[in-house]
Amino acid sequence: MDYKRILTIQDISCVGQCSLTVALPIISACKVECSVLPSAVLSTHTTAFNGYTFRDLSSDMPAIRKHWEKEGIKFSGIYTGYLGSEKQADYVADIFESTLTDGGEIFVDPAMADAGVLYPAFDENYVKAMTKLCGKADYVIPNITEASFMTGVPYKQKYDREYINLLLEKLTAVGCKNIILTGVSYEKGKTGVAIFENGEYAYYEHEFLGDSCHGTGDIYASAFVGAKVRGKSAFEAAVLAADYTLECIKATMKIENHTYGAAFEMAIPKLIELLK
Ligand code: PXL
Repeated sequence: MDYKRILTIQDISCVGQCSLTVALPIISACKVECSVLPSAVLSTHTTAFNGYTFRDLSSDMPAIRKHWEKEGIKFSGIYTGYLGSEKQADYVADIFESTLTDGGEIFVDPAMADAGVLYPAFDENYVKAMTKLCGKADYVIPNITEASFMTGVPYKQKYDREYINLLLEKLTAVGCKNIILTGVSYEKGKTGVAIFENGEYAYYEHEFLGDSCHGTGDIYASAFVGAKVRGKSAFEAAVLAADYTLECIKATMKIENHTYGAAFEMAIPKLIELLK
């Protein structure tokens, strides 16, 4: 039986429907075992709440890595998201080195910015560290804001194919291999994802449902990773993740005043259907 175990490294936002609380159930629903390494523990995520607590778990990471090495623990994929510090990017790179199986794949979602701005905890040094980490990944999954911070190309809300080509070219120049660029919209009322794999561009367009909910980047990346590890091609996984994320947003729109995250739980049956 084709059984896979992967590791995901990102924060636990205790409340907020993002990061680990999203990745674990979604990857499990893809029938992939999901081990976790929390990068930090926060009372909530950092964009819709004030006064959140934050405990950086960077200093635990070297000992965890050593223990896994001693036990011979390996993963057939590693997926990283929101990290606790720029230093952590080095620890994470060490974990890539020592725990990925031969032929295993690394996925990095730079999870540090959206809508033209960096998340509150991050600065220029974090951007540099994350860009370096992206260079070690087989697949990076940035949105346009993150791509713009990583490349120094000014962020634009309105753009054309030429701008997206420039971002992809510059991301390649800073070391990214295969790129799944999310939130790419060429037409009003539509959005989509650009898939740049082995130098080939592909695009999947779907409807745009207005202001997207918080945490949809994590939903998208988790579904992409789960489907890819399950055996789908990058394009198939990118399409499946988009269709699932859309379904999550639709489900969220039916709930009154649900503003801090997307109700991905309501759409889990759809995810399972898409995976068939
Ligand atoms: O969804 C990305 C994310 C993850 N983790 C934390 C965040 C955010 C976005 O704001 O604050 C703690």
